[in-house]
Amino acid sequence: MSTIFVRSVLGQSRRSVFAAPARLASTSAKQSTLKERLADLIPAEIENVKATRAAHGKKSFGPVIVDQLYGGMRGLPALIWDGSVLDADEGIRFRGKTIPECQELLPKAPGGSEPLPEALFWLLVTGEVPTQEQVATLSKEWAARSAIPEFVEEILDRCPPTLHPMSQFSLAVTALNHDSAFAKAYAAGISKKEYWGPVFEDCMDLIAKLPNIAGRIYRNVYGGGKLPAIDAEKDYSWNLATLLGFGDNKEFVELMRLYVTIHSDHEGGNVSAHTGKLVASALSDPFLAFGASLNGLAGPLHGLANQEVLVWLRKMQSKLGENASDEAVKEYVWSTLKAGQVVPGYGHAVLRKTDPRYMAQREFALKHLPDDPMFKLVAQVFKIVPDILLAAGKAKNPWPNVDAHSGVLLAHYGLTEMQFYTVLFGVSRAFGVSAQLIWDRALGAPIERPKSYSTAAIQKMFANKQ
Ligand code: FAM
Repeated sequence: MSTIFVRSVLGQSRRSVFAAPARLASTSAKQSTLKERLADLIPAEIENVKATRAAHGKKSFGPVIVDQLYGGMRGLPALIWDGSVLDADEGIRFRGKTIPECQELLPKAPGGSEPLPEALFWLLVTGEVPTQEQVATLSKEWAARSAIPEFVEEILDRCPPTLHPMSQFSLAVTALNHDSAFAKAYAAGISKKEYWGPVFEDCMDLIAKLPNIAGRIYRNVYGGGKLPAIDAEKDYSWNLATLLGFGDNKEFVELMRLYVTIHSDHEGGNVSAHTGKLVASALSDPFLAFGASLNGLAGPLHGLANQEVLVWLRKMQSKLGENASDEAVKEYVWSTLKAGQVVPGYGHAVLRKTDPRYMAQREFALKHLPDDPMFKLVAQVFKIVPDILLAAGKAKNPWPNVDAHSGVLLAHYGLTEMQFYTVLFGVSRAFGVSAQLIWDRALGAPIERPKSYSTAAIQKMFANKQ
């Protein structure tokens, strides 16, 4: 992230706390917990936002055109989202760091080579690379908060196995609002300045409880017996993998570390992130807000695409057999388009190049499972689909997104239940949404209320204009 200097009304130069180089910025953070570090950072960031608004508040980003109102608000600058920014060509940066930079810089598990999601969360919240010790403290803290209330277990146990895992996930997360620290503090009359404290507690609880929720859904729906207990000596991804029944497989645990890290955040305009921010802007607590995020993530054009990709690949494989020729795959892709369907895992509303999240997973596959037949099919599809989408002439981005690759990695290790895949995306997305909700309340973000227009109003507005 480039260094940001703004001139305040008082003429003083201020520097965003997040623009500071992580090594310098984290010096004072060595011994502090995440909450203590946040408490240090918040006053300066409040001043920074004030100064930014004073210096730039009345400046325009350019015109809004009517097509943007009808076109899903594409490209409309409308939100502040501090954890990550998406560049159309380069892809995502988490607090200014690319995925390869995060893979290099963030603390890892002993013997591991993928970043720990705990470290990514620290980075998203503070803008700083944490120490190994801070990451270990966070793992322990999440383990200590991981139990879910008995009535939430009962809700999940009563769900019919035919209820989609994402619906079960959303039900359970919404029900956690029963114990929301923020909802209780608000009812007790907490001052606006103090909102971020209980929101932080709720977000920590939310993230901590997700492995137990995901593990319970997985075992209830697909079998696998009693859930093991969370191990407070192990990291979040090890526990998540273990609760799903794959903890013995070191490569799967590493995959979870990479998976949660790269799926965590994708700036603020995507459906799950924006929904969470929007709902929380009404001061709904983080559980209600993230439950809503999950309902958006469950759509096939968004997070459900990871399920759809594998369904599509399996159909292709059963029709064409293994080792299908390029010609046969091309024909299959065209038949999908001619049937009026999308090629799942390809295209993006913002990206215009191959998603670096796809590339990170491809590198993982090349390292760990280069001979897997489904990986080979994914690689073959990668060679073929972009040209076809370009020839079809509709999609603005013919390149693969994150979902084109994730399912095949999970399936390789035996997690073959495709309907469950979006739950793992949801566990990861809680990291990015939570980081933003904490800052939104710390910075006093207002209730969202954009202006809408009717078609009749648009016609009237431009009736006598060229
Ligand atoms: N296959 C076929 N047609 C596609 C396409 C694809 N993969 N991607 C875009 N198009 C079509 C799109 O449906 C639209 O058609 P109409 O004009 O008939 O409505 C046209 O191309 C222009 O769309 P666009 O401007 O390029 O994309 P949008 O910004 O409207 O939509 C996506 C973006 C992601 C919803 C779209 O590319 C898509 O449907 N992709 C397949 C589903 C998918 O992989 N979603 C996951 C996205 C992922 F990153 C995530 O959120 N997890």
